[in-house]
Amino acid sequence: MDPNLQRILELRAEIARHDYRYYVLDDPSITDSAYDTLLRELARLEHEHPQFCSADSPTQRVGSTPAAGFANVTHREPMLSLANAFGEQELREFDQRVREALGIDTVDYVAENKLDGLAVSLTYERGVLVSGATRGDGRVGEDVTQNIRTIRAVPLRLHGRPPEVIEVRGEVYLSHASFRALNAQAERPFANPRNAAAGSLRQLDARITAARPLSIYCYGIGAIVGAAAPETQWDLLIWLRQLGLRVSAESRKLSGIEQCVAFSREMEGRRDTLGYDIDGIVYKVNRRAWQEQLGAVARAPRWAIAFKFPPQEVATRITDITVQVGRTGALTPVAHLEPKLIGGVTVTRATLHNADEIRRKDIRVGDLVLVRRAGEVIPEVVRVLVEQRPVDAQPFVMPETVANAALGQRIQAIVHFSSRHALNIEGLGPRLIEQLVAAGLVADVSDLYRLDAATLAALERMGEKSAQRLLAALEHSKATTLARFLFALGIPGVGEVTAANLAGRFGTIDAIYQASPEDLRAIEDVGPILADSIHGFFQDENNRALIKRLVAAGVHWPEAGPVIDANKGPLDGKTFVLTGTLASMSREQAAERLRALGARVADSVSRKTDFVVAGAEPGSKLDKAGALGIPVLSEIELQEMLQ
Ligand code: D41
Repeated sequence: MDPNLQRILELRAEIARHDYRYYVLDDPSITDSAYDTLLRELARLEHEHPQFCSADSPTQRVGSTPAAGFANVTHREPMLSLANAFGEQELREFDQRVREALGIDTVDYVAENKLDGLAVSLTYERGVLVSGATRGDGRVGEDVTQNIRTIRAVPLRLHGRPPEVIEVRGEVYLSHASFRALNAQAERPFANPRNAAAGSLRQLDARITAARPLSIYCYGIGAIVGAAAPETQWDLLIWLRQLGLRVSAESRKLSGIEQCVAFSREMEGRRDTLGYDIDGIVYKVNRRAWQEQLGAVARAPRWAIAFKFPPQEVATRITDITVQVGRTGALTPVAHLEPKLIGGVTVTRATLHNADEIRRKDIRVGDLVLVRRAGEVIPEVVRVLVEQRPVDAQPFVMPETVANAALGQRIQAIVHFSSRHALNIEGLGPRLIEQLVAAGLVADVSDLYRLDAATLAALERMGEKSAQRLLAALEHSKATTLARFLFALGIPGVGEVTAANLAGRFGTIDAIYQASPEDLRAIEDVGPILADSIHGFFQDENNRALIKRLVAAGVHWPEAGPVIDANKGPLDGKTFVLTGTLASMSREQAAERLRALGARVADSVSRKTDFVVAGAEPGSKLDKAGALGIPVLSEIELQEMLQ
């Protein structure tokens, strides 16, 4: 073979492998710059030897000339729609219908998160991506192949032994992080990730799509030629993953409808932490033979249902705009709203971020606005429904200063100090702190530890009992960790993670006092500006004096001790080792989820190992586990443990 062609093929395979690790498994195997070097070498070789160019080369993700419009494509198999279930009652009724039609007592279902994006169909012929289309009306969609090709999570060539022809169905979406990044630089921001994803996928110029980090989760197939479809939906998901397609690691195989109801509740609680929007859960009868027996009515299969969550965007009216002072003195405008339930939480306020944001969105008191609550974030105003604006609504003018700003800042600093992830002083909320500051009893956090029962009990709305409880909580808070203490100090720019990294690196407060800005920059995520800010904080005599007073009051932490979180997980103290390939998630994802439950994940098996998790083609770690008599878990058992 021509040595240039040989090198080109090697590079394509290697880049595809890295894409798969990065975009499908979320488990990168190379640095960005090493990746770029490979891509550049490939581009150069293809440029010098154009006879070896090929559409499935990673250099060919982005075409150059914008299309005039989208052509229509007829799906080989129609893309069906989904019936909805609003509430648990309707979910149980769905199961009832399924069981009656099948004459079966307990049905196995697969639960999949219902991505709030755009349904697409990808066609692969002999393993090569030949077409990408929107759902359209289910029968005919738009040809968005050029745009789909720019999505790096979409393999241009399938892995393993793909069938002659396969239509893969999935949902294209934009993560919250990408959405925020995109909106930060957009001239006209998108209202939500779904709109942003739709706008990006339907760009006539694929170069614009390429700059928008869309992703995909695949969940089904349409036409298939030259291979049999797997017997169950669960096996289908595993197979899609083996073909190199991105499949959600959140999907579960469940037995009976009560497990589905429980899963819906669990996922609704976790919905905000996924990092992307879902608007419900799709439940699918697992067995394909049963799916076929159930069939479809009016373009919707009878074997699947979309359990819908309550919406995260609601229209409400702004009754007032006030300005809040943060613990660092920053001013933040806040919209006061007519209370509305959003995603199960009553929302009465939304952040307006800053004066620029108010001007850009032209937000006024009296406006009817779309408010959105998603993730851990504070509710935000998405946009004004201008048609409904009262005629007399005036633009908001941001004040230069705020009355009692210093007082507000002082209160916020104490609120932060006592918050759950800081010193966690139970029962000491913002109202009580305001009261203590107003009464002149507390000027800074060290004064908290000087409060006594008699003084507290004399406060309004405070009895003997609550005074005792607060004192006990204060006493309890004195034993903490260095990480929590550093976080509690409210150093500008230092959140929980940076505080933990500082504690882990330096171990003692004295070592931090000694640290130069250069030393501080060794901490992950600490750049030159933050390093100077942290350094300045600890050189400030007032801050040192405050820390001294806190220590004198009895606040302490294990001297050099590593940072231990007081919130223990169910797998606390257990050590896991992972080996082999898992079907439903990458090893790194599995490790992350185990750690989230308090477990330790080690690289090698030793006597200290509690469990070895073995995926497909496990290595020598499995033999070692056997020799040491360490229990080995299958992927299913791991899934159960994680649940
Ligand atoms: O995540 C989704 N949005 C999703 C959509 C999913 N996980 N599964 C789906 N399954 C189907 C059937 C059962 C009809 C194959 C779907 C959709 N349909 C769907 N998306 C848009 C219309 C229908």
